[in-house]
Parts: sequence; C-alpha cells; structure tokens
Amino acid sequence: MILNRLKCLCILALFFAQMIAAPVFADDGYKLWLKYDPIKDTKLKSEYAVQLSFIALTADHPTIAIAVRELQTGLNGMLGKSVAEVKKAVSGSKGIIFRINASEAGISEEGFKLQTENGNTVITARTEKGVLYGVFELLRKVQTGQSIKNLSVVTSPKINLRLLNHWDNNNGTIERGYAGMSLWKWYELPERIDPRYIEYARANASIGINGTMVNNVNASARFLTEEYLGKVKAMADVFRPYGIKVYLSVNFASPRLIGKLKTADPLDEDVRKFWKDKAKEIYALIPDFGGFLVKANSEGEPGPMDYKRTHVDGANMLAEAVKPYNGIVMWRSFVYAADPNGDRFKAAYNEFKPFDGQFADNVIIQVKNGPIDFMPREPISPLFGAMKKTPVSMEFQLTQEYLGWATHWVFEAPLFKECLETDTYAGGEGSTVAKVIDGSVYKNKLTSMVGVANTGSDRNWTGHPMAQANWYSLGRLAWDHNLSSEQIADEWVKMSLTRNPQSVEIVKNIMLRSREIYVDYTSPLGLHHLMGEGHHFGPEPWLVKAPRPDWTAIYYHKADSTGIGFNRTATGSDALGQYEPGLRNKYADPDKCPMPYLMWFHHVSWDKALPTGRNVWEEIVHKYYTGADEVLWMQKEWKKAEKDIDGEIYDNVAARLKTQYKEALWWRDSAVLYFKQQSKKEIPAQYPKPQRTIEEVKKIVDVYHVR
Ligand code: BDP
Repeated sequence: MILNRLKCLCILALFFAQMIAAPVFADDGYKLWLKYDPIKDTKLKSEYAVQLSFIALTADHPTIAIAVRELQTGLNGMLGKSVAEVKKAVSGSKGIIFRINASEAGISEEGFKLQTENGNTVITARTEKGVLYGVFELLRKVQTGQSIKNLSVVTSPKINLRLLNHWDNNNGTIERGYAGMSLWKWYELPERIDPRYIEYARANASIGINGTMVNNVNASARFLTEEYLGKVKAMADVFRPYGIKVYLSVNFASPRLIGKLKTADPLDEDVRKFWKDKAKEIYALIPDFGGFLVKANSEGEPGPMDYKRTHVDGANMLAEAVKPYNGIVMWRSFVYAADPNGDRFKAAYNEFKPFDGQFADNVIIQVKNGPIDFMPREPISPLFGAMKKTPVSMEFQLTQEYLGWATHWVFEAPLFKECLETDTYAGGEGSTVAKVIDGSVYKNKLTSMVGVANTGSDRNWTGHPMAQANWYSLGRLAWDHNLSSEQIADEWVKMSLTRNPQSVEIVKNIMLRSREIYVDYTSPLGLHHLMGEGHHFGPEPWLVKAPRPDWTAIYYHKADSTGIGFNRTATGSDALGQYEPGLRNKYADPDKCPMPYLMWFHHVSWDKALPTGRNVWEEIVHKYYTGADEVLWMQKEWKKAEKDIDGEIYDNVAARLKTQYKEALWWRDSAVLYFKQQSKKEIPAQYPKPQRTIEEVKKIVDVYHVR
C-alpha cells in the first residue's frame, strides 16, 4: 500500500516537474509575426478592451470579411475576448469603425487613415484593401504595446508594386531556396487549395505586399500552358481578396517551346500574335493579372539577342501584348557577358543605358541592388542613377544565397537601407536610391520593390526562424522606406518573439549587428565574390577556374604579392565612371574611400596604412578574427534572452548559432590562410593561429561540389 502510494507520488512529481520544465506553449514559428499571444500587461490589456469593443462595418465585401476575421482572431488572442461585429457604432461604448470613401483626400488608393474620433478608432480608406491595411496597422499597434487612445496615422505606400519573387520550379524545388520545397503544390492545383496559401496571403497583406511572382526567373515555358494557367488562376482567386495580384516569369522562347513556332524573334508577326493571344487567354482567366517578369539573354536564358534584336524589341513586344489589360513588363537588367578582360560591374549599365527612354510606358527595368549579385555588401548599381527616362525597380534578395543560407543569422534591413539611402546624385544632391525608385526624382508612376522570397515548405517558412524578419522588412520598407532598421526590428521582435523590454533590446541589438558581423567574417573591406563556386556557400577565395572567368574568386579580389582589390577607378576598369560625379568622388580616392568599399574600387598595397592604425593585411586579419568572435557574442546575448523566448524557437536558433560559429571559423581560416600565401605575410602574433592547414580547409568546400 505504502509502496503504491510512493509510486503514485513519484509519478505525480515527475509529471509536475515535466510541466515546469516544458515551455508554456510550443511555438514552431508557423504563425510568423501574426502570433497574437495574450497580452500580459493588465493595464494595457484593459485599455485595449475598452477602446476596441465592437467592429462596425460599412460594406459587404470579401476583403472586409477578411479584415473582420483578422481583427477578431487578433483581439481574441491578445485580449482574450471576442469582439462583436455590428452594423452601426454602439453608442456608449468605444469600438472600431470602417469607413470607405472613394474620394478621401490625403491618401492613395491603397492608403488609409487610422484615427481616434469621439473615442472610436476609425479606419478610413478609399478601398476595401486600404481598410485591410489599416486593420493590420491597428493590430500591429496592439501587438507592440502602443497606446491607441489618440491615433492620427495617415499613410500611403511609397512604392506602388510591392512584390515577392519566388524562384520556384514546377517540380517543387526552389532555386536558391533554403527552407524546404516550394509552397506551391502544382500537382494538387487547381482542385485543392492548400490552406497554407491563405496563411501566406495573410502574412503578405499584413506588411503591404500586393503582388507575387510565383515562378522562377529561369522560367519553364510550361507555366504558360493552359494546364498551368488554370492552376495560376486558382491561386489568383485565393490571393485576390488579400489585395495580392499574381505575376508570372516567362521564358522568352515560349513561342517556340509551346507555341509550335520556329522562332521567338520579337519582330516576327507570328511571335507577336502568340504573345497577344497568350495575354488574352491569361486575362480571360485572371482579369487582374499583374504582368510578366523576364530574364532574357542572361546566364543561358533565351532572349531577343538570339535574333539580333535588342532588350527594347523584346520588352516592348511583351508590353504591347499586356497593355490592353493594364499589365506590365518587368524586364531584368541582370545581364552580363563573360568577358575575361572586362568588368562584370559595368555590364548592366553598358547594356541598358543606351536604351534609356526607348521602353514602352508599361515596362519597368528590374535592377538588383548592387552591380554584381547580392553580395553581403555591394555599392549601388549605377543604373539607379543612370536611367533618367525609364522607371527602374529594386530587386533585393531575401533568400540568403550569399548570406549563409539558413545557418547564419543575418537581419537584412540594414543592407536594404544602406542601398536605399545612398545618394545617386542623379537629379542633384539628395537623389537617394529610395527617391529614384519611389518615383520622386523622375516623377515615374510605375514604381516597384521586389524581394526574392525566402519562403518554403518548412514549418517555420524560412528555415532560420530569424529570417522571417527579412520577409517582414521587405514589406515594411516597400511601404515606407523611411522606416529605420531599428523600428522594423523592434516591431518584428515584439510581434514574433517577446514583449519583455530587456529581451527585446537584446534581440534587436543582435539583429542590428548581425549583417556587419557576417560581412566581417566573410568579406571585409569591400572584398566580394569569395564564396564557393555554383552553390555559393562557404569560402573559396582560391577559386581560379570556373565555367566563366567572372564566376571565379580571383577575378574579383586580384590578390597578389603587391596588394589586393579591384581597381575600378579611371586607371583601372573605370566602373566608377558610371556613377554621377557626386557619388564617384566618394569612392575614387583610395585614401578617402570608406573602408567597407575599399576593395570594391581599389587595388591597394598590403602595407597601406588605414585609419584604424593597422595596415591592409592586418586589418583583413583583424576583421576575420573579430567577426568570427562576434558570433560567440551573438550566442551569449541570445542566451540572455532565453527566459523570454519560446523554448522551441530558442533552441532552434541556439543550435544554428553553433553552426554559424563553426562556419565563421571556416571562413576565417580559409581567408587568412589563403591571403597569407598571396601577401607573404604572417598572421600577427596576437591572433591564435588556425588549427588547420590550407589544404585541410580547402577540402571542406569540396563536399558541396557534388554535381
Ligand atoms: C544568381 C543566382 C541564380 C539566379 C540568378 C538570377 O545564382 O541562381 O538565377 O542570380 O538572378 O544570383 O537570375
């Protein structure tokens, strides 16, 4: 009997011990920043409950129904009470009122006002979509613990087209995807709609993203077949009430590949007819279809040059086909020929600048932020300051192709901001990239910002839980590029991880430093393109041979016994000549060029003295070592926030930080051992010598070269 009792007590004790040890709730990251966890601050919670006691509607519309559902879900989660939907404001109590006024002054079609009127919270917009955006803004305020007693928000997006580009293939794989397989289940569509499409649409709407390019830029022509268009239509129908339009990447050779034509020459009448018919077919299915994205004559993709035609011929032909339906063409500038003696930096400008002003008015040139290819740090693409009569759009990369895939924590908002805030001087001083792409410098109406998506089928969407913040940043900055990285990080952490003020600060601080830390241990002082060939992961600074010279590392760092770096001044490739003088002068003098850009523009002696008191060789070593050490700092800081972070997410990130440190050491050792050979210098005594030889580090990257 006593024994049995003891047994019982032991089992009970074990049970309670487990309850205490287990996290209060397990969070796998699926809910993204729309968690709506209960608010702990009772004062604030009752303030919200009093202020938001009903939702008064003005319209019967699918988007409004979504807005109401979102408010109810959010407020129910955070306040623990259901908020009734009523036809008219309830006198004597305070609530949320939706007001749609097509001619409301002071906002654009998608903008909204979020204001306190007679104690009520009024969301005014010209369209239902504006109301939905206003609802998400209100929810964000509650999620981040702001007072909502005296609201006076009036806002419209600065950029009109705010898009994700998915590099997803029809076989379910994702080019440069590190978060599982594609979200799109092509084989199930159009009959089955995966509920996840709705979650995806909610998340995007919550940050103002209004378009999705569903397939890879290296496009299969299959997406334009009747079979696939039916599937795309089904997706468009799901996304429409969330204010999201669907776009397609198209294969320029489609007339040949699926149209039974012998050519895809843009000046051929049958080819032109093929595209016009295709556009008609698409718009009959999807009346609000956004348009086409084209990667032409780049990295082996077909294009107008195959027929001795130009980018203008190609883009304008497609533009004509979609014009009757208000469709647009996004023509990419990522085009570069393999010239061993040239400078890939200059390629896009050389290709496109001569055509400035010749594109149809529904064509926008989609430009990657930097001149090469999404490196951890790049100066801006010269095209932002060069296309004065053609709208250009921004393409950022959310998926971390060159930023450590899914094992490195890199918050990208500072990278985006650095580019957006750079002055092109194109329309005089103050013509920042942001102002070029939002249309204010050249008064363009066609404006766009794109993020190459980092989403996949992983339960937490982005592989690395912290990479969700990059998706979030893209939407927020496309809406308002004046937001600071700090504010974006603050919102995201409070909505996704914790509202404890100390832990919010800790996590934000890691986020805000993370990109610079990554740069330090991979490519300091303006070094670039040192990564492994093809897979683009890990270091391979010794890479001398690849299918193209501009896919090697030595093409870029040019390290030899005399020094290191790419001379892009007037005595070198003169890529700097593609910038306006105001910007050019900031980089042109090696003694004044900001250190983070030094090797982007100069070949400098290893012994050159730097403002830090170290010479170039010592500075490189210093950066690689301190950068890697800072990952240990990230680990320590993350640990400090443990008590306020969900256990599952905490452990996931902590484990990835361990891998990140291992890989930072791999970068550090590879780079210092390799550049030591080139410079013929010793690693200064204060740094611990790498525990491995260069031959040993070289073997690590080989594992990735399985083709
Ligand atoms: C490069 C990627 C490649 C893409 C290409 C592009 O390595 O997979 O297809 O960009 O943007 O960064 O077209």
